[in-house]
Amino acid sequence: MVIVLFGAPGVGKGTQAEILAEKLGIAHMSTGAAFRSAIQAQTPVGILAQSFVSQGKLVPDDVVAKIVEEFLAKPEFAKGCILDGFPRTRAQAEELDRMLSASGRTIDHVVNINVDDETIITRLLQRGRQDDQEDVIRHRLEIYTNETAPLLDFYGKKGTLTSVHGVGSVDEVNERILAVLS
Ligand code: B4P
Repeated sequence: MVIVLFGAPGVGKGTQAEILAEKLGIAHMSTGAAFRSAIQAQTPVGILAQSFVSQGKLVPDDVVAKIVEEFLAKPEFAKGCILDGFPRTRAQAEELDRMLSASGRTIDHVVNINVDDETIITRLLQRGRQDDQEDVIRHRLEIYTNETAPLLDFYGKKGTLTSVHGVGSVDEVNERILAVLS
């Protein structure tokens, strides 16, 4: 089973992906986490990604594709996976289809988590990660609206998209997602 967790920054994709991976016993990939660990280790990808992530910009598609391809080739990803924070552009969505079809797979579910902008800003300011400053968060939300949200239409037409309400306790949101997957 291939599941894409979709939504604006801070809707809880990472939080839910970890819980679902554990409950469903499948692998989980967060492109955001992959970039943060590459930045910390100052690998060539990390050095390249650093300024994009800290300014709340999207990392270039070709760099993202390379990282995802490495994950998807790992044996633990063969029986299923949860993709968190990828794809975020139309080019990434098309690249994902190409990578999956090379191994005879397709996306089973795209779960869009909906949270209003003011709740997102409150959550992220509380979290206080380095890229969680109000001006950077607002920029990330703007990029989401312009570049990522149009994918809702792309996946809606494919018939794989379901939206869930992302406000409520972590457990409540998790129950809503599990109901979509069952
Ligand atoms: P990500 O790491 O994907 O971060 P995110 O979108 O900010 O967070 P997420 O939605 O996972 O929220 P979380 O569960 O953490 O991206 C970071 C950066 O990496 C991007 O800005 C970009 O630069 C780069 N990047 C990543 N992927 C890319 C791609 N494909 N292409 C290009 N660039 C890419 O939850 C947020 C907070 O809310 C947490 O504190 C959590 O505890 C809290 N929370 C979660 N659920 C809650 C609930 N139900 N109630 C209250 N609080 C909740």
